[in-house]
Order: sequence, then C-alpha cells, then structure tokens
Amino acid sequence: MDSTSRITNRYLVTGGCGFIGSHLVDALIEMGHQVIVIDDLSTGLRDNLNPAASLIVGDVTSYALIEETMRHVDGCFHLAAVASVEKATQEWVRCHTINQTATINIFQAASRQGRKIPVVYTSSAAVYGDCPELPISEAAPVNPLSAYGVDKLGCDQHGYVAWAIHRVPNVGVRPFNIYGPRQDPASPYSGVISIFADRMLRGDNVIIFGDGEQQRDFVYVTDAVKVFYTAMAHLEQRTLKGHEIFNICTGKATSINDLATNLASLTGYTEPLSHALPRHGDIRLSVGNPAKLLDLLGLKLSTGLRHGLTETLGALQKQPVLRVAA
Ligand code: NAD
Ligand code: UD2
Repeated sequence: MDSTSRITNRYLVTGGCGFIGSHLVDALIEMGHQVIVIDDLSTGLRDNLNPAASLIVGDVTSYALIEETMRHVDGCFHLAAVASVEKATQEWVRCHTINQTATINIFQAASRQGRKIPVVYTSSAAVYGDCPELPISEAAPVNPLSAYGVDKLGCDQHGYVAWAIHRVPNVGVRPFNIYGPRQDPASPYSGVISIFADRMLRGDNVIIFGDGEQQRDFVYVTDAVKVFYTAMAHLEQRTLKGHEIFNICTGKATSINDLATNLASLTGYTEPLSHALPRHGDIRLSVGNPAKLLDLLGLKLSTGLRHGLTETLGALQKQPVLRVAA
C-alpha cells in the first residue's frame, strides 16, 4: 500500500474523526482506498472527517460492533482512545476499558475472520516513563508513570499475544508528541502546542506546568500518519515480523520553555508566561530514537518545528471562532 499502488483496499480506522485519525483517513483516501470509521465523537468531530469516508458512530468497547465491522475490511488502523494522560488519571476504570480492553476487541475480531486481518494500533511514548536511555529506542526499558501509559503498554503486550498465539500480524506505533491542524485547542486536555498557540493568538494567559525545562519530541501530524500507512504496507507485503513496535519521533528535543518562546515570536505574543505546579505523572525527558523507523520502514520524519508551528497557527487562524474573536 503506497501512493503509487493501484490496489484499492478497504480499511477500518477507529478514532478517524479525531486529530491524528482524520489525517490518516485523508491520506488513505488520497491513495484511492475506501475507509470505514468507527468513532463515538467524544473528542472527535464529524467536520474533521473526509466526506469520502463512511462513519459509524459507535463505541470501540462494543465487541459485537468491532467484529461485525471487521468482516468488511482488509486491514484495521486502531487509534480510538482517551488520548489525555490527565483524563485517564481522573477516569481510571473507564479509560482502562477504552485504552486497553478495546484494543483486545480489535485483535480478537481480527483473529476470527477467514483471513487474519492486519492491524496497526496506537501505543504511546508514555510507556517509557522517565527513561534512563536518551534518545529512547524501542528496545529501551519500559516504566510507565501513568494509568494511560500502563494501558498502552498492555496493548503492546497483547499485540505480542495477537501474533504469537492468534497469528494476527500487527504493528504498534508509539507516537511522541504529535501536533498540527485539527488538534482541538478548546479542550484543557489537548496537546501543549494547540493550547499555547490558541491562547497566544487570543492574547490569553499561558501556563507552563513546572519549570518548563521538561523536553518533548514534537512530530508534525502528516509525518506521523506516514508511519501508520507505511507499517500497514509492510504487514501486507510480509516484510516485517508478525509483531513489531515503532516509535513515531524525530530525535529532536524541545523544552516547553523554548516551545513557548518560539510560539510567542511567531504570534507576536508579549505577555509574561505563568508557571504552575507540574502535572502528576508528567515525564521529564521524552525524546525518541528514530533509527528503527529509517532502518525498517525507510522513513525520516523531517518537517521542521518552525514550519509545522507556522502551518498549525495558519489553520487555527482560519477557524471561524477565532475570526469572530479577532
Ligand atoms: P483524539 O482525541 O483527537 O482522537 C481520539 C479519537 O477516538 C476521537 O475521535 C474520539 O472521539 C475517539 N474515541 C475515543 N473514545 C472512543 C470510544 N470509546 N469509541 C470510539 N471512538 C472513541 O486524539 P489523538 O491525539 O488523535 O490520538 C489518537 C491516538 O494516538 C490515541 O490512541 C492516542 O492515545 C494516541 N497518541 C496520541 C499522541 C499525541 O501526541 N496526540 C501521542 C501518543 C499517542
Ligand atoms: C502526550 C500525549 C499523550 C501521550 C504522551 C506520550 C497529548 C494531548 N498527549 O502527553 O497522549 O501519548 O504524549 O508521552 O498529546 N504543558 C504545559 N502547559 C499546558 C499544557 C501542557 O506546560 O497548558 C506541559 C505538560 O505539563 C507537559 C508538556 O507540556 O510537560 C506536554 O504536555 P501534553 O499534554 O501536550 O503532552 P504529554 O507529553 O503529557
């Protein structure tokens, strides 16, 4: 499956109305594939979804729904989750069901079709916790610091079982910090870039949790989705082992203080930046090693932070609510 392929496949994308999922759906449709989305619209938006995709408004924790839908597809990209570390702390049991049990639903349904359905599912860099090895490779020790990270690690372990026992070929991707258009700035649980960008454009107060010297590896969303569909292509061509894990990262570290300074210069924001207590379970240094992405998938995620921030700001400024506020 690549942009030059003439084969049309039908894919299930869970969470396809969300931030990353909707960009993945765009890319799949652009390549000529058919897409069915399951999304409960809890954080995703109908408006994010490419009109060529079919939407089932439903819950990935429903096994019956997943099994029925899986009958009609050639492959599955599983992104639906509660993506906020903070929210998964507050709603522990509910988020466990969505973030881990639903992934087992996907694997079991994929194993029960006539042909085993390949799955690319979404783990997270949160599985590494405060990792002693920097930059963090996929072989680094795992030590999640939050319920969210524990559940994502559980997905990886079930991914192993899905192949080793049930012969479902699968890849787990561990995104570091993804940003770009459609990351909802209105939610307090959104990513730091969309929150800071939105608040600076409005002239509102920006809060840095902790001293701001925590570091993140920021990846532009259209780079991130390349990893999903390239991994699927390799599963289909059987050029990977039946269970593999890939970081989605650039290898470049940016502190939250530097991010704020960068965004302030792009938006002309001159207000002083406030600080508040660090978040519970906040990882100090999160920077990935992209070597395996290059070695096995031939991918280098190269959109520079400044370019990505400029694109993100441009998209935010086009949103109607901001035009009214301006
Ligand atoms: P998002 O909140 O925009 O997307 C998640 C989507 O899943 C939303 O459309 C939401 O409505 C849907 N969803 C949630 N619960 C559901 C349920 N029970 N049934 C059906 N649909 C449901 O978040 P995102 O940033 O696009 O995250 C996508 C995936 O990537 C998630 O698995 C997340 O954990 C993972 N991830 C994201 C990042 C990041 O930096 N954004 C980093 C690491 C991992
Ligand atoms: C991101 C993902 C999460 C997970 C993890 C992987 C989002 C929303 N979450 O969590 O799904 O996979 O990466 O490790 O993308 N911050 C501020 N001020 C704010 C908001 C955030 O200082 O207003 C800080 C925050 O304390 C953290 C950093 O910015 O140190 C990044 O926060 P985030 O919520 O964007 O993402 P993170 O790394 O907690």
